[in-house]
Amino acid sequence: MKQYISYSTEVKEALESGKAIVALESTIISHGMPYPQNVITAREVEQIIRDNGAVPATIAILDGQIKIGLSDEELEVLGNSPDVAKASRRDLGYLLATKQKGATTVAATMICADLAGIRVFVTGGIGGVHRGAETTMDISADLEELAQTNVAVICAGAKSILDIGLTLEFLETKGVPVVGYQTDALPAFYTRTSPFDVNFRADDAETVAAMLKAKWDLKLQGGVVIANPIRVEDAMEESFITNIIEKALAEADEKGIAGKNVTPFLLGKVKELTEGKSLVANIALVKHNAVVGSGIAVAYQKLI
Ligand code: PSU
Ligand code: MN
Repeated sequence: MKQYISYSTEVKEALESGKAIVALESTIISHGMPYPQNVITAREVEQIIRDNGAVPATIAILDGQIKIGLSDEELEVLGNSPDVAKASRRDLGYLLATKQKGATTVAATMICADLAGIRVFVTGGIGGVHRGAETTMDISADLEELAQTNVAVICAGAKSILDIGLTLEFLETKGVPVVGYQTDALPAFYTRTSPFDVNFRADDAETVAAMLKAKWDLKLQGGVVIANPIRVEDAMEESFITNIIEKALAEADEKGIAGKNVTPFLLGKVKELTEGKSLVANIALVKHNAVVGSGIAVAYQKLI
């Protein structure tokens, strides 16, 4: 297994000295945001994690290797190459064998973080059950991964391009806890609330860390969703964004967008229809998640 994994010097040293590490995905760079904001944001998020006492480990597939921790040049390649594949669980073996470039989704990043022994992962939003899934069966592999892989995912809740209610039902069936960080309502990415409640509320990093430790000490396999609401000053007006998401969904339907292209198409369309406002909110919420996630990683490291 080791032949497929390579670590940056920074991450290697952190692993050896028992420092807190935060995993970061790369699909958000390649398929979630446009260039150059994607690369700029990726670098800033890494720095926020360092400033908050942890070490960032951005994960991607390059040169037949799972890279844990990327150089500036590698971030640039992921953010500005036309031939980077969106890499989820099913894609890893093929991309490694054929030495193609892959940007890891939440699911694939969880797998790679777990292989490296990293338990805390920060991102923007997770995939989920898409609206209309009762006929399309479009359910993100992120959810099955949360069901089986021991990594905590700090995100801004579930985006309303998804069916949030069905996403919560799926997670409940699989025994994945959904924790609200300083909130009782499940945030909906661009907005601080949704019509749904989280399972549990935690008001500080220590409580989250203790919960992760107890779960995994009991050998209860699987991840945890930590939902951290976007800051008030960065949140979007609910009716405005709902309207835009409806339009984006209608266009995806009309154009017959399917499979792995659905989420990137919807994110791009929402950005276009909001004239870039969704991108500003997206960047702000990822940075906020990085602050909270670093605190959780540091608190967890003290317990193990
Ligand atoms: N949501 C976002 N930005 C993203 C993604 C989701 O706001 O970049 C990406 C993540 O990498 C996530 C993936 O794991 O999309 C989910 O894709 P799918 O629905 O095809 O599983
Ligand atoms: Mn899908």
